[in-house]
Amino acid sequence: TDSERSFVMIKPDGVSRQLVGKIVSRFEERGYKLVAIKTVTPSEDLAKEHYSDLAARPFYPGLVKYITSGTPVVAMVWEGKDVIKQGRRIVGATNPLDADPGSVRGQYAVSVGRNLIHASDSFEAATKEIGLWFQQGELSDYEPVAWPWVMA
Ligand code: YYY
Ligand code: MG
Repeated sequence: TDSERSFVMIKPDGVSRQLVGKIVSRFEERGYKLVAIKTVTPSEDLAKEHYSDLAARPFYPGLVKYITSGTPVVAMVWEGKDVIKQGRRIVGATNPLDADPGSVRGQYAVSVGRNLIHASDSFEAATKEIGLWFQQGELSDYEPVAWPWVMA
């Protein structure tokens, strides 16, 4: 099939603000398949590796601090047609002030430094991030009953 997987993470502010259900619902209702989900309180090493591409940026230390606040994140893998690009659209622009009001960031956030959610931005990033956050055995293989109606 033309199915693919994306790594999506609700950041500590999303968990603390109790927006997990609302965010999960957007992916679920679109027809994407939940392949993996868990809470994680990320170590500094994990946060740094996840954002390693941004290590030279001025906001990197603050970003790592935010992700390692001690409040957990919700790490997920979602699967389906074009889920990497569509996941980015569901999430919205990096700066919530530029995000479409129908997106997660555009509906619930106003600060780039507290923008609630992460989604992989490419196939390469998704592969790296899924491998970083999940063991192979944590990724479930099943078919939702609605799958044929969603994926035709
Ligand atoms: O993929 P996305 O999360 O939309 O943005 P990235 O450019 O990958 O940056 C990751 C993360 O860094 C962003 O979600 C917030 C933070 N950040 C920031 O605090 N200030 C910036 N000017 C740019 C990004
Ligand atoms: Mg990114």
